[in-house]
Amino acid sequence: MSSSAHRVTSVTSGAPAGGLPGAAGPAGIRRGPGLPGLPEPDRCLVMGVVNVTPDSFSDGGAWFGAEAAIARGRQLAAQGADIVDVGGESTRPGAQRIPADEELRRVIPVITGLAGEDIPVSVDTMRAEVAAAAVDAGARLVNDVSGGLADPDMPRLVAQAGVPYVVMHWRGHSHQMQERAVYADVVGEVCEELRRRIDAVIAEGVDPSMLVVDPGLGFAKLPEHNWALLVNLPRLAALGGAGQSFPVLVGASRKRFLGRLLAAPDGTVRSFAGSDDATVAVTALAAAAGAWCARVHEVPANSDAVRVAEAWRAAAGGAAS
Ligand code: PMM
Repeated sequence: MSSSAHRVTSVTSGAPAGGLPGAAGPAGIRRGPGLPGLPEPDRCLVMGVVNVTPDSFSDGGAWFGAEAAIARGRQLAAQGADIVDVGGESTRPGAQRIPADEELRRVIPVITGLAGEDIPVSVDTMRAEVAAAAVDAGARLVNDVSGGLADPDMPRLVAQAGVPYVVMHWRGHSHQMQERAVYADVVGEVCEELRRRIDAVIAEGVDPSMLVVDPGLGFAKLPEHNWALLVNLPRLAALGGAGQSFPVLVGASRKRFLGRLLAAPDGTVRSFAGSDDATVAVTALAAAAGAWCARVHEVPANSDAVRVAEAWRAAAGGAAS
């Protein structure tokens, strides 16, 4: 795995308090060092989603089967995805778990195919066994929506594999998560719970410079919780304390809170695909705030959005765009 193969521009490390590790922007925020093996363009990354599942939250069934999934991943990369996120287990509210061997059967051929074409791939899994096989097959990042809570072997595996690791805020599996969407202070509690996960995975040997944090939009969150987290991304980035700012990944794409926001006057919630324009708006805002990566189902417009956000930040910061 080469850490420089996808470097687009050089980067500057360090971020002032309260700032995200992003490019120079209104508050003088600077982009932190990139993550080994992953692209480092001087803007928010775009992660394209390939759910190899019959029942995913928003695109279930569309790419079920290795050939269709590889073709979709290839298409996302051609459209400008910096990373293609391959997942085999649905995390939609109420979803039941699938056995590990079924998850392996779904994702490994797809990761092998895409990584074989030198497309940067992440694996969306909560299982160490699947993450290990995925890294062997060429995955460069482990995206664990449980932040290491679902499988106690995950942090050690990630530490040994030496790959970047997404630690998402999570309060339980899909069948129970919605009843856990109870907070007195959602931003404070999510930050505190994430901080505990970060401490735990570091104690298991994960290098802090390999960590990405994620608010877990829609996972044990009501719409108002998602919005509060989105406007407080710098607090997540600042979890490392003085001198340690974490990259932040935002997964708002096609989530139900967007469909609810866009509901028709009779209350009919907007469809998943009908929320794509709203996803682009969130991507632009998150990227302008300095998010490291936006995880999305449709790449082209989000790819444009991160470029707009970067120009916005550059202009606001007084830098040449
Ligand atoms: N959301 C989903 C799946 N994986 N991973 C991260 N890091 N963050 C997310 O918000 C996230 C994720 C659920 O969405 P999907 O089923 O529509 O892909």
